[in-house]
Amino acid sequence: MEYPSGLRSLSLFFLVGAASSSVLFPRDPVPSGYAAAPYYPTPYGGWADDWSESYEKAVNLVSQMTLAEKVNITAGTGLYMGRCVGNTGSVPRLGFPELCLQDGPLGVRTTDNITAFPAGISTGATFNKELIYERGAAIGAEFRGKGANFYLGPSVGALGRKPRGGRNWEGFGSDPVLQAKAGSETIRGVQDQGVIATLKHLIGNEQELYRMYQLGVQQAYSSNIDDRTLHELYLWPFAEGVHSGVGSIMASYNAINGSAASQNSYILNGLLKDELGFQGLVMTDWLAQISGVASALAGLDLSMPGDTVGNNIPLVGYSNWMYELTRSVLNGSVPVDRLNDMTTRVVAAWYQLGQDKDYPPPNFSSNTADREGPLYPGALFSPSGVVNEYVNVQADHKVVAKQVAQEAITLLKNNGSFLPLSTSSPLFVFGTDAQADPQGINSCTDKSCNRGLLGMGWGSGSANYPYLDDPISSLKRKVTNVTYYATDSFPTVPAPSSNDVAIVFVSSDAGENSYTVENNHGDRDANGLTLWHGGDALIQKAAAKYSNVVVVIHTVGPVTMESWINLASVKAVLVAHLPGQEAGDSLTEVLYGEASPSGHLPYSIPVSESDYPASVSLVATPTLSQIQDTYSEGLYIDYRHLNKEGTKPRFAFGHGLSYADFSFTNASIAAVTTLSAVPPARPAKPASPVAALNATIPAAAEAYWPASFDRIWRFLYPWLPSNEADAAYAVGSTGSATYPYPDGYTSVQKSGGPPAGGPSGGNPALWDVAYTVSATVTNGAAARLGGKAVAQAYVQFPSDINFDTPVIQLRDFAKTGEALAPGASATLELSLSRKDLSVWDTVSQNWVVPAPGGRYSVWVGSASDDTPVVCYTDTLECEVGVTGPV
Ligand SMILES: *[C@@H]1O[C@H](CO)[C@@H](O)[C@H](O)[C@H]1NC(C)=O
Ligand SMILES: *[C@@H]1O[C@H](CO)[C@@H](O)[C@H](O)[C@H]1NC(C)=O
Ligand SMILES: *[C@@H]1O[C@H](CO)[C@@H](O)[C@H](O)[C@H]1NC(C)=O
Ligand SMILES: *[C@@H]1O[C@H](CO)[C@@H](O)[C@H](O)[C@H]1NC(C)=O
Ligand SMILES: *[C@@H]1O[C@H](CO)[C@@H](O)[C@H](O)[C@H]1NC(C)=O
Ligand SMILES: *[C@@H]1O[C@H](CO)[C@@H](O)[C@H](O)[C@H]1NC(C)=O
Ligand SMILES: *[C@@H]1O[C@H](CO)[C@@H](O)[C@H](O)[C@H]1NC(C)=O
Ligand SMILES: *[C@@H]1O[C@H](CO)[C@@H](O)[C@H](O)[C@H]1NC(C)=O
Ligand SMILES: CC(=O)N[C@H]1CO[C@H](CO)[C@@H](O)[C@@H]1O
Repeated sequence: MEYPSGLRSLSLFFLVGAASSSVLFPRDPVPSGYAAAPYYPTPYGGWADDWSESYEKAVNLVSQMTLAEKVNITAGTGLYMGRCVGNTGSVPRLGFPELCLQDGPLGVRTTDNITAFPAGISTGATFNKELIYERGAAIGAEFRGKGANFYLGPSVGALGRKPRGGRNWEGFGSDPVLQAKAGSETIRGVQDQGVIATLKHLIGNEQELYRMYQLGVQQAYSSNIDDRTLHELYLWPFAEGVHSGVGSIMASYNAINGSAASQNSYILNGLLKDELGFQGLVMTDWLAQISGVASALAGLDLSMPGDTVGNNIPLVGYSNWMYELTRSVLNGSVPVDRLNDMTTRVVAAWYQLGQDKDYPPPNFSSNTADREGPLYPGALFSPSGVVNEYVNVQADHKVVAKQVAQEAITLLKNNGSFLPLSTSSPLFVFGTDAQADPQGINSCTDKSCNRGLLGMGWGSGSANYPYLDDPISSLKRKVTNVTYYATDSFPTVPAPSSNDVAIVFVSSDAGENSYTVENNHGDRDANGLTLWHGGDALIQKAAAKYSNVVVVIHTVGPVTMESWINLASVKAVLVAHLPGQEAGDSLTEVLYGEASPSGHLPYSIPVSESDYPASVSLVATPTLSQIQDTYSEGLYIDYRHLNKEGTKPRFAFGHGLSYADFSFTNASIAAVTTLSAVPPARPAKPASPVAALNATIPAAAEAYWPASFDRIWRFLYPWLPSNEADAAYAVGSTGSATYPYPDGYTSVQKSGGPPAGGPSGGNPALWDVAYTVSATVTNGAAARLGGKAVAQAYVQFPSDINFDTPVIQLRDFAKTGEALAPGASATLELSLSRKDLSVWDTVSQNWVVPAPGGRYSVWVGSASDDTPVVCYTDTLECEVGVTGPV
């Protein structure tokens, strides 16, 4: 979600937005070579066993609702029309509350007394599934404690296709399996607290520039993605999230193949609700809805925050749904069964997460830090009351936040085992990134500045710090002799002695397109992969002066390092990613050897940005027609591309050193389920209870404004004036006018479903475990320190198949639960599902195992370029001490 809070920022939006009144087409033209195929109607929800009880209750409740009541809970009541960043209407008569939707992925946004957790990119770098779950559970507890029904996260799209992409840091790394597993652990953690997780952004939101439709001034860019790439990369983490039971999904701002994500029937009705069998609800990104009837038919269930910008401006009480959806149902354009399904999906998600029992209402305001204020700040005249109870939801979550920050820290280089440091060495610390923002830790709205420590990127994915443990304070607590130069230009320093250690703090920031920071419009369009604030020069000058330099990088993604990485005095380099509030001790303990670094790169660090395919550059030509962003590199992003080209990165995907000395032995592979080329047939699709709801156009009176209702100006309501309701009903009941339905439209539910489909992210057989691989990891007896070890499993497909596949692809990972003391060992188990060994066959529209008895090589090690173990699926033999394929 995406909208800056604070009314001030809206005025800017108006200036851009109001410049033209030309009307957007409900369905945009399709770029040549790509097709946005029609897929109708929206499959009813309610056919998955693990949702059946919730659907039964939901259908029962919805069957008692009037037209206006049903419509009321499929949209927000308007921007700033409640305490949360999104607030739905309610059904007071039946006890169904307004639902509170709140950003963002790393903590409860725009409020206090919360924990500012490490960002997604740090979380991915831990490669620790159990810890990722714990972070999710802590985040979920905080959303619940603040009374938010929906957590607007996790983000697995952007997937990280573009190294400069502005919001990659909100997700877990540039690999679909890392995103999928981290995303699903987060979903499980959050939803175990009864909070509805919202997996986002579906799909192709890989850059910030030109992401949004703006009132005919500009169409959002179109991400043109072929079918196989869509399935094997970008949709993969969404499938995993649906498999984990995610309650809600947010559509992206951009278009896919020319058709806007929030009304793309192929994506929403076809891929998500039929193939992946998604039972929950689909919401828009904030103000992303650009049509009323068309988006309903295409499978959208919830319009957020309820207003529209497609044809009108927000804050004046216009909506594409609410009263317009009521009209569309009365006039017959949106079939009643589609409305029944939308409403039931919202109510079912609420039951599914147990929110019908003792769920707290919101006790914070996303709009103000004051105790009292207008209840509806978006209204000109609003009743006032208490809006902030300042409920402290932190519990002991700083412990898990610190653990994530620490386990993310990725040691790239440690020449001559220079680290850990000894506290007896005098320290000279350089760079403003070592200290908290001197103007205040929350002085820039939504972190829309890079001043002081970079603990998170900017935009709706940020949160306020309750406090910030900054590195310099932590270092001063640890070491007696610390000299800090709070500058990014190298100062004059006394002549160093040989024992002196210099630590240089540098950063690279990015965020959401709602703000421009130092000329970066969300994406890193100005700075590229170069360190900000002259970081390269600062390191070079420190390295020229001191013989022992440690570089600490806080960054949203890859940065290039060639100008200093091989300098002999640059002894050690640590990527501390985006640590959130626990930036200090988490790092200091690693620098001084109280904990070994155990993070691994969730992306590659290239020698040069030009090592990436040209097609992953930002598309930056503003045009009046739609900008086309064509994914011509297909599967070949990040390490998949570099390996294909034989280009060595500076540091490979998955790389991360330790103070321990790990080796892998005792590898074995076991066959669990015998694979056939084509998966066993999907289960039959049972009938949906939604079909039992009355699908006849209701009486117009169900939509009339109630007599004497105290209306709040510009609040969005579902009712119509009686004359308008009657007129619409007259059209609907007689069929006197018809809606220009899109080609391929039908309202008749399909029987069966696609062969690859099923109720839980696709055909359940895709998750059958085909093989398990295990290996024992030992910390050498002579190692100086203990540490946690990570095993990463990469699959190499058999060579003689008819599909071009990347050299290796990550399929699973595991981390030891405890740090292994010198001499200690642990056995890690990894597993490979049928899907992990399949490719998406565009002809049969199914996942096929191209060589069921063939030789898949499963490479296991501590990085994509360090895989000393290989196991073969044909002979079930493993070798250790081998050199990997890249
Ligand atoms: C986009 O178009 C390509 C080429 O026709 C097709 O393979 C793919 O399935 C389409 N994707 C979507 C989401 O419509
Ligand atoms: C719609 O929701 C609003 C806000 O919660 C509420 O005031 C109104 O009564 C609801 N309308 C109906 C028909 O229940
Ligand atoms: C605020 O949260 C607390 C604890 O989660 C809850 O018990 C309470 O009902 C909420 N307060 C208000 C005023 O909604
Ligand atoms: C029904 O109402 C909707 C919303 O105003 C409108 O878009 C649609 O064209 C109407 N349909 C007919 C047949 O008039
Ligand atoms: C701190 O370190 C500097 C540089 O090595 C040295 O000159 C100074 O004497 C040290 N101060 C103390 C109090 O140890
Ligand atoms: C590692 O350190 C040695 C000795 O200090 C030095 O000669 C060498 O250049 C360093 N290598 C790198 C890659 O920094
Ligand atoms: C070897 O691996 C097996 C699991 O495959 C494990 O049970 C056993 O303990 C390991 N042996 C050693 C010596 O670590
Ligand atoms: C279905 O709704 C229509 C319109 O409100 C009503 O006339 C009819 O009686 C309802 N049918 C049932 C079975 O309740
Ligand atoms: C414990 C804590 O952090 N309490 C804070 C909650 O928020 C209010 C308002 O910002 C602060 O005054 C409290 O200190």
